[in-house]
This record gives sequence, C-alpha cells and structure tokens, in this order.
Amino acid sequence: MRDDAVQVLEQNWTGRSTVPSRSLYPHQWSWDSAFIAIGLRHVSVDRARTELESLLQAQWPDGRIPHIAFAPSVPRDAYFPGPDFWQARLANGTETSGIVQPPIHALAAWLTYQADPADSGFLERVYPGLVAWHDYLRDRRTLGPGGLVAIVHPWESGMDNSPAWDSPLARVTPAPAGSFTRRDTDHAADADRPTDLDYGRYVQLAATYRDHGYDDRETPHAFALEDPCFNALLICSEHALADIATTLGHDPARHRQYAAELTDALVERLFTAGMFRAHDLMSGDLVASDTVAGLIPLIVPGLPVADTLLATARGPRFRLGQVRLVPSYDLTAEDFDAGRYWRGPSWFNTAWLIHRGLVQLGKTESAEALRTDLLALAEATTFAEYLDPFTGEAHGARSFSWTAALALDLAT
Ligand code: 9YW
Repeated sequence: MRDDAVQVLEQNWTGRSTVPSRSLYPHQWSWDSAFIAIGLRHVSVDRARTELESLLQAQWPDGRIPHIAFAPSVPRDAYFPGPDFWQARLANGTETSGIVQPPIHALAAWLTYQADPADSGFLERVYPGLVAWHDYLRDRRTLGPGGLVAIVHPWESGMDNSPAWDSPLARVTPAPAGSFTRRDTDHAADADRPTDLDYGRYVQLAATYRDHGYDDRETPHAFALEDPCFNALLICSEHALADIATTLGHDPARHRQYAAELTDALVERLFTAGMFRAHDLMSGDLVASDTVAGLIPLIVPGLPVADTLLATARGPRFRLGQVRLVPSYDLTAEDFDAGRYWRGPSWFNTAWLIHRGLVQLGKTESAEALRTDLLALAEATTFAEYLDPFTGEAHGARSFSWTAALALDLAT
C-alpha cells in the first residue's frame, strides 16, 4: 500500500504542487495541498514544504488563500469554473479563484516542520503568510456578532453539496442552465456529483462575489454561514501558529487567545442536541442537518463537550466503529444517499481529522480501529475520493491525492 500511495503522489505531482486528481481536478486546491503535505512529509520533506510554499504564492494581498491556484499549462476550459470565470490574477501572474477553503494550512505547516525540525527556515518563510491568512478570516469574515468566521459559498466549506446548505441555498436564484458548461460530469458519474440545480446556484453566488471585486464589505452575500468544521480547523491552526511562534522565538499569546475565544464561541453558538450545527447568518437559525462537519470539532484541543460529541459519533446517526470510516451525513436522515458526494459517502480527510481527535482524547482503541479501516479502504479502493459507508464500494475519482497522502501518514 505504501509504495502504491507514493506512486499516486508521484503521478499527481506537477513539479511545484500536487493535483487532487489528474482527471477531475487538474489544478492546485487549497485544503487538498495541506492534507497532501501532511502525507508527503514522509516521502520528501522538501516536496511537502514546496507544496505549501507554492500555495502561498497564490495568496492575495488581502491575506486570503484562494481555493484554487490554476496551472498555466492546463487548457483554460479543462475545469469549470476556470480562470476566465474567476478573473483573478495576482501581480506575479498566478490566476486563482476568489473564494477560500477550510484553514488547515498552519497545522499542515507545523506537522511538515516536525518531520525535519532542523530546518526552521521553512517556518520563518511561511509564518507571515499564515498569520496574514488568519487575519483575513478574522478581519473580513467575522460577519456575525459571535466572533466565529463565516463562509460565503458552499465550496468554501470543502463539502460542496452538504445537506446543511440546502435550506440556505434555496434562497439563491440559480444561474440559467445554458449559461455555463459543467466539466466535472465528464469525469465522474452524474449520480455521484451535485445536481445541475445546485451547480447553477454555486455559479450565481460566485459570480455575484466576483462582480463585487471579492470585497467582503461590498458584496451583498446571499449565503453566509458559520460552519463548525471551518471554525474547528481555524482553532487547530491557530494553536499551530502559537507553536510555530514559540519555535521562532515570538510571543504566542495572541494565537492562544484567539483560539480560546473561538473555542468558547463554537461551543456557545453551534453546539446543540449533542453535536455542532452550522449557523445561518441570514435566517439567524442553526441548520437542522447533522453532517460530519459537526463532528470535526473533536479535533479541537480541550473541547469541553468532547465526551458528548464522541457519544453522538458512536450513536445511530454516524455509527463510528460500526460502518466504514465516518459517513458525511446522518445515516438516519430520509435523504441520506450512500453514493452522492457529501450527502452520505465516507471521505478519507474527515476520517483522518476524527482519528486525530480520538488520539488527542486518548481514545486509543477507537483511534486504532479507524486507522486500520482507513488503511484497508485506501488500498481496496485504489485511493478513491469517497466511498459507500455500508459496503466500502469506491465512488468518485481513483488515485486521489489526499487519500494516498493521509493513508501514508497513518501508515507511518
Ligand atoms: C468540485 C478538490 C476538491 C476538494 C473539495 C471537494 C471537491 C471541487 O474537490 O470540490 O469541483 O466540486 O468537495 O473538498 O477540495 O479535491
């Protein structure tokens, strides 16, 4: 398995970064690169560093790390929405999207550094960009009164068609069907992907943001939610920034302080009925859909409700330890769909995050069971993008980079 995983990462390496999948996603994706670096550090620390540093080359002057950095060598229409849609070009010539993805980068940088602690030059180089990234989120994306940061597009959650976005998205008028051409369904089964109606809404939201210059103060956001996974990863990364600051001889206090404030807000604002739910800033309500995003706070150090949350993960909605990996959606929900993307299937990155949470909580047996399951499934599915939580059957792309990287990490 190890050799095969290394080979997947080799095949998907472009010289500066790793594409998530040669067929489906031929550019650099933000949170993918962070997960990939976490695995790559066991193969080549140099490549892991380059992966993260090349992503920072796509960072905007306002601090945001865009969710896609487009590869100039790939045909402009290979992926939709491509560079001509986003119309975002940096001074260094890099073309990017204008939205973001969950901030797991500082954690990835810290783990990459730990694979070769003799080289603190890497931390010196990435620390300012990572601080600017978190500053962007805090200063421009704290849209509600509670201090949590908000996503303004479903793609920003990394869980594109999560059922949690159904009711907020229902308010968005979709872009007309004929006004754009999807490319994702050229490479994956329609039944595994988001619907055309959802896609039209994604396109409309992104176009509105673009037409307002991606300015968070000017854009009349029709979609703004505080997502538990996004905020939990920000907390972990803020702790990682504190560790990085300490290593570099800087004062870590501001990072610990922000992490503590976010943790309080997360529990106070998003925790209900045993788990975390997204808060819709437009309606003022918590969204009544339980998704794996609501379990990811297990990774937050010192989470006061960790025991209750773990009981929910093991309960009938997610059946941790009884099904394959961790389903992306409540198994008891009427519209649970074992094959469609973020509406049921299990994913390797969320399983890796929950595994990390279990280890931190000292739940050794559960952690070990999840690790064994992840390694077996990575091999059996030839590193699939996602899979059926009941049968383990592979769905989406194969030779998927973060699957190979995270399996490598847990195999090491
Ligand atoms: C898309 C690249 C990305 C991931 C996201 C996943 C998917 C892109 O692929 O989004 O075309 O729908 O949802 O988490 O970063 O792997």
